[in-house]
Amino acid sequence: MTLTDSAQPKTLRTYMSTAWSGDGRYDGLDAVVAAIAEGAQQIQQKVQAATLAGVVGTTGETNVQGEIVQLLDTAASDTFVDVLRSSGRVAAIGCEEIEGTVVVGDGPQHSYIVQMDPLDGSSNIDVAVSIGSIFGIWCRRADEPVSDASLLRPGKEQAAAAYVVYGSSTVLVVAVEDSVQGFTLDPMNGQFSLTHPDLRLPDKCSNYSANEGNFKKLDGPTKKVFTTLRDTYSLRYVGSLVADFHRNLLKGGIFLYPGDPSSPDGKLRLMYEANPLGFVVEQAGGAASSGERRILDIQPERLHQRTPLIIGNKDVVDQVVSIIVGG
Ligand code: FDP
Repeated sequence: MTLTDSAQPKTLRTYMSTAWSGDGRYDGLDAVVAAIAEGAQQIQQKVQAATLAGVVGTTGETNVQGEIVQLLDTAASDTFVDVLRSSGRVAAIGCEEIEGTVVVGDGPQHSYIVQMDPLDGSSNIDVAVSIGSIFGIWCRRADEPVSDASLLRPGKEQAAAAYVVYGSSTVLVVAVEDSVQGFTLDPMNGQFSLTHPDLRLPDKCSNYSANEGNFKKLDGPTKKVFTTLRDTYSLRYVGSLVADFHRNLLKGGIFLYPGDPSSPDGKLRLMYEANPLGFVVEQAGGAASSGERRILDIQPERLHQRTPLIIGNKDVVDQVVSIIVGG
């Protein structure tokens, strides 16, 4: 079948200019999302050519989390800071790779705060497995000078969230209130086009995604969660949060990275992993919980704080939480 012009999917720019035009809630958001798309296109090229370009491997440093920094982590962080600054609409950025607040603009037009994990799943970079980038986007409070406190906002106040999967194709998913849209990159022309309109989690949960190798470290109730999920669902675990989340969003599933007695807050970061994906999943009809509360209700205390994360089909998230709470 030949695609006629009218069958061509909408580009990201066309989508944003029609869906968000005239809606004051999204004033300037198109520039922020376009910047993320531009950065993603640059990172996709680096990911594809990483080994050939000599950007696979570590910098020899550890980041603010005490984790080994990969060369691509640094390249992705620099790229996204640059494009977000160039958008002219971002006031400040919080980034997994950077300890403090990055202030990029303090004018009245700089109306957004972005929190990002520029390259998620970095231990998968040098084995050619899917990785991603994650973004939470908040409206800056009116008349507030930018400071560290500007970044410590609960996830429920996000105006939008986005993530990119660099997989067998490169997909950008963008969520605003009640709307989740997926765009695929055409590497030939650098354009993202709408390929997954109006994403909703399938009603049926098919898979669970968790690091089963951690089972022996878990407390009793959490072990019970794992054995319950094992009895009911297929295990799919890539080990890159974005890739596991994206699979579950399309196919139906639940991802969990719980705490354990030696790390009660688990591994994942609240501000630029759990909050953005929590926002996406709720707009798609799912749920995200720390086991104690809804992820989006957590009042952050620190930029790089961690949280346990249970995310995916709402009925299964609720079931897992009831097992954890019930002991
Ligand atoms: P990575 O350490 O490779 O950066 O955010 C951290 C993260 O990956 C997630 O993407 C992933 O879901 C998780 O850690 C994997 O952790 P385990 O290796 O402990 O399963």
